[in-house]
Amino acid sequence: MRIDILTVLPDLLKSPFEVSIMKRAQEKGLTEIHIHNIRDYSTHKNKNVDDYQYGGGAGMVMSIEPIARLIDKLKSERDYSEIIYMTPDGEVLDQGIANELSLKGNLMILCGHYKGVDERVRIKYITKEISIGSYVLSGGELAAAVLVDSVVRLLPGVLNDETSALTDSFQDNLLSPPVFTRPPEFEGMKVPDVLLSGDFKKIEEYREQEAYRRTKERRPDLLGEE
Ligand code: 6GU
Repeated sequence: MRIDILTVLPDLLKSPFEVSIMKRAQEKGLTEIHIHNIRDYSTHKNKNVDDYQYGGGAGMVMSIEPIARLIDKLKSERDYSEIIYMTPDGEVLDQGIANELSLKGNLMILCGHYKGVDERVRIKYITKEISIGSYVLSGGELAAAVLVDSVVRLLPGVLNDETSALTDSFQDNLLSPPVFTRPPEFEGMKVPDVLLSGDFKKIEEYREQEAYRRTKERRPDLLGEE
């Protein structure tokens, strides 16, 4: 899967993909992440990418021309399964959306800024609009990094047994159970006996019980309650 991210702030997106699992996924050839500066596609002498909004009002709007030029160029080079716009009024990202996107072909992600993009960009190009939650960020870049991380880690071969996505919180609509490592006792706090018992059936039961208890307590909405 190739992912192209379109932004006016490429610097914000350089480091998230150059460390740890995202870095390894690219080194293994499982994904290619390309960052594009929309400003490079402006034909204005001062490289403007935004303008005042028709009808008046505070805040600038991202112009259609440089974005269209960049999207058209990318689309002429390869096929994309989705062209995603990161926006606070999009569908709220969850594990289901990440799972779906991880099964698709190439993705293009447009980061919104200022008051957002000219509506005609959305009408002409965008196939999916995603938000990462009910709060406002200064731009779509950090949201795009969250989305890409949630998708790339699901690509076959990215995670090994130790980091397997199958036991993640949310993968079966449950939070993860508590986990422990050595030492067996720290300042009087003991690891639950069952985890040291070597009885794998009991351990599995304990984990299921704790996952359910934790979900009921913290996120009853995941169980269809409240
Ligand atoms: Cl995708 N963009 C912005 N600017 N703010 C957000 C968001 C996206 N998702 C939640 N807040």
